[in-house]
Amino acid sequence: MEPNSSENTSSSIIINNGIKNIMVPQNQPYRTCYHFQPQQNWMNDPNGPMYYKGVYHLLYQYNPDGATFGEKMVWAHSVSYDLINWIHLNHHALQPSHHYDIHGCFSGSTTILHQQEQPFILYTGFDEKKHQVQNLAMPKNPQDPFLRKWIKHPQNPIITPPIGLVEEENFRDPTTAWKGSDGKWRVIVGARDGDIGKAILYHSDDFVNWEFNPNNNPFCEIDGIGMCECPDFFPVSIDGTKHGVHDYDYDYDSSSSVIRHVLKISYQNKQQEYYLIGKYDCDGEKEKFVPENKIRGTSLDLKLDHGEFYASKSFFDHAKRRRVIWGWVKELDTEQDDIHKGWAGLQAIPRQVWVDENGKWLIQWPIEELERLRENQVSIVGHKLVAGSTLQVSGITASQADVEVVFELPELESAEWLDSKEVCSDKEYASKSGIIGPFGLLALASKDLTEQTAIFFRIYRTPNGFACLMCTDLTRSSLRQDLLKTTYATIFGIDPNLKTISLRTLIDRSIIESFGEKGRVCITNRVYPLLATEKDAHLFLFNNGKHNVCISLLNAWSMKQADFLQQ
Ligand code: DQQ
Repeated sequence: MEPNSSENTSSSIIINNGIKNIMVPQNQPYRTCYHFQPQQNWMNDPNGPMYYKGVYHLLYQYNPDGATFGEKMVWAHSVSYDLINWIHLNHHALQPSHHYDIHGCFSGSTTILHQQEQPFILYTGFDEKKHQVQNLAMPKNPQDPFLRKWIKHPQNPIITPPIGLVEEENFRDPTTAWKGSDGKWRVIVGARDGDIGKAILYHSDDFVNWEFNPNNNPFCEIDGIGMCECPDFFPVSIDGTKHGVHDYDYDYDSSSSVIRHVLKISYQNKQQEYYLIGKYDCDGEKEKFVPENKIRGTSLDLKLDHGEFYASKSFFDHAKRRRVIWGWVKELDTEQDDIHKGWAGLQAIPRQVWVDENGKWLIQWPIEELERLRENQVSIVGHKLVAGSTLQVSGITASQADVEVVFELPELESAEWLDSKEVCSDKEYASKSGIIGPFGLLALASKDLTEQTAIFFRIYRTPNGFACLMCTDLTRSSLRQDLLKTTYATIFGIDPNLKTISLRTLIDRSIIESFGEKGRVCITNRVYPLLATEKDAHLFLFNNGKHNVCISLLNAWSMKQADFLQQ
């Protein structure tokens, strides 16, 4: 076992069980210090996060052969006691081996049956005809706390594409299963038929034999999204707490007035995470989910994150009675860069997720365990950020930091009218002057601000009241020319009496994750500065609005290196 050093020097891991060791080159300014990433190679979707007998498991899509998406995708496996420090297991949980998964073990989920005693994996096999089928796997030894070895069920494939309803090569990513009040298991599989994305529902008495009922299908379909990748269907409670609800706890009644369900889909055509919130009736004559919002592909749609965050998967953590969501954050540099780095892909910091008490949107917040990595706190209290000014936040390692700031807003009445055409088309938006804002942070900035990534708010008047734009502007994030450097933004309605607005930003060398308004709006991005790396990275506050904005409180911390061991 050896730790992943904070210098990010070359990793020399033990060759074991046929796992290839590709050396990661020295000097890696973009390799993160507290985000989950394997020692090397390509990683994408988080597949089966779960908590089982005191251990957290993260299974994920991985290419053992290199730093690009592979011909033979496997499920790699890591374990943890706190979701932040990890042990990467040398043994892959699943790899292509049979006719039903010979072209790849694609995404899926875990479900723990029999009162938390028997975990199962449901995953998609890319079969010998390059069709997608669903397969089942079980741990070889459920007593092994790390569940190192998995065996595939002899009846695989257990679900094949329903003829005429979906494309055979686009039928994948089974959800965690849940149990209805009739005692039957249910699972949803994502699918595509032309441009229509579909969620297909199956029932089972024994978890092995699954039935398709045309009366209940498609469980959901949305035109224009393309493939409905990585669906996730889970209950939430609008009881005003942050508590999670078990997918299939016998204590909750899905018809209860405080229970809502969320159907999250990975919208392939837009490569972002969209969700519906509504009521799920599994007892009625026709089992159905009735969402209260719609996905239309417009700015009004609900998204988990407005940046680069995809293929997310949640699980119920019964140790802490919370729901935790993971999402994959891809690289935005070139494929050549990834091959040179020897790795590609991160997982965002796991987020606790719950529904706002009005039941209208989800709130996400980095899990509390992350705070154990904080050190060297610096604070700013009651500082006026004068119009047109910047203020450096000194005393922390700005390349790996956790920053929480509360801004006091001036009277909203003075805000300018929203011109949405201007907002959406404008690049370098942070450097433009407004009335209330833009104000916020300049992260991973060089000393002279040549490089900077702005994360900011700007307040507008709208016909219905007031709205806030939250944006991450990458246009000046790097002097490199070969990168995708754009702006990621969203606008949300705010209370006309709003007095403060909060921002939390996690900075980790090449990733910036921001949580606006206490987790209501999230924007995650990748940045690759040339100058603002390691000790040459700086953090500033800025205000490009005409009104002064007061920083009522800022707390910022350097973040320690998390442990990543190999076993
Ligand atoms: N990635 C997997 C698919 C899934 C896609 C393959 C989403 O199963 O639909 O690695 O990123």
